[in-house]
Amino acid sequence: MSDNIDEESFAAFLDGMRRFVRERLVPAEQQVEEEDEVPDSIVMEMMNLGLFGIGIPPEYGGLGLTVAQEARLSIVLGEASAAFRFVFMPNVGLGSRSILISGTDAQKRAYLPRLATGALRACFCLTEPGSGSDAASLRTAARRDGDFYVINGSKRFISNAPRADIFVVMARTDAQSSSGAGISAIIVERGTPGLQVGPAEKKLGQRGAPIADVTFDDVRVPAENLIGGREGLGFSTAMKVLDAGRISVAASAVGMARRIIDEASRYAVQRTQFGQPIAKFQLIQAMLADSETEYLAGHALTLQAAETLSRGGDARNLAAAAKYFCSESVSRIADRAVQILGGAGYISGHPIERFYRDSRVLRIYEGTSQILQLVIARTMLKGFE
Ligand code: COS
Repeated sequence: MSDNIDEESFAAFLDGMRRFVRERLVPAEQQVEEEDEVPDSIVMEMMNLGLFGIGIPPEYGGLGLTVAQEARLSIVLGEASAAFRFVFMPNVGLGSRSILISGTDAQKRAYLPRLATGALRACFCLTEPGSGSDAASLRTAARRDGDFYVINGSKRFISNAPRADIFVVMARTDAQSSSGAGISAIIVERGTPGLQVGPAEKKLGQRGAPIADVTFDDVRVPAENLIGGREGLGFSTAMKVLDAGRISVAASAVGMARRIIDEASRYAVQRTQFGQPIAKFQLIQAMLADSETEYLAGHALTLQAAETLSRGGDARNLAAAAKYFCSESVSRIADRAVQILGGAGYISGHPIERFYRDSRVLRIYEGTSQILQLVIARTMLKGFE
């Protein structure tokens, strides 16, 4: 429960979201897949529902949901195509949270109200061509020049970059340092000379959720755009933002798993072979039972991580474990669903074929499974060293 929305009102909000998913998002999935774009009418509805500001406090015009409430919402929204969540999640999670966690009061007042309504769209620029898992090695440089920073470098696979109005850029402000300590977070507004967004990439899945390169060629931004007003805060800000981001990815994997299992169960009950519905066969039941068990475990773990972070606890281990488990298990769940549907699940246009492709990237973005294993093991072993 949050200070802003009591449990009863939140439950009613979630019911409305379930209806929105069922009546508006699921019927539009195929259109999004074909057009590689979420229709404007749905984006407008998302704005009216307050989705762009779910995690932003009410004093800045948002709904002020806790991380735990956001996770429960992401589970509901995860049942529809991932592209929908991507319309507003970069605002809520990665973009606005950097400002929320480390920004000055002036930065919060300048950006959060417009991010909360969706009037401004944000993206989070961390990954570079030479720096993916090793985020602290990034090379984009921000050199202080009087009252300005001059940014040079390039970012890769930036979610929502083609739609973004502001870019939260992780850049090295201390040229002498090669570690995270020399990294700062700086806000760059679209239209600043020297900032360029490349074309949206063609991807294996998640059509309608654009990613692109962003390049900075002598981009001059006012020094007041330095998040927190102090150099060196960028890496730890990015890591804290990613803790919440990983919980959000885990939650959407849980929602995705629910939808996939339901689609596979419905098919298994309707599809007849050898004179009876295939759901009667124990080998089909075993696949469904394994998927349901993984869904239930992921659901519990995700809520545990989300509640820990909501209470202000250190959730880096739980967030990594939830994202690791849920992204790996939704891939297995999608794979079993294709197996249950057979040829029908391998044909373009079937939701199972789409979820099979869409789920794959969950094991990569916001920390690969292997990096998350390292984070978990490091935290575990610390107590024994
Ligand atoms: N919350 C707060 N601070 C954190 C943190 C977290 N979750 N994780 C790390 N930090 C801090 C550390 O405490 C450390 O601070 P001090 O130097 O003051 O002690 C600093 O950040 C450096 O941490 P660490 O030594 O763990 O950094 P490493 O370079 O060894 O690696 C990993 C950290 C590999 C975990 C990090 O680079 C990572 O998460 N990589 C994946 C990046 C990613 O997810 N990319 C996805 C693209 S974004 S969509």
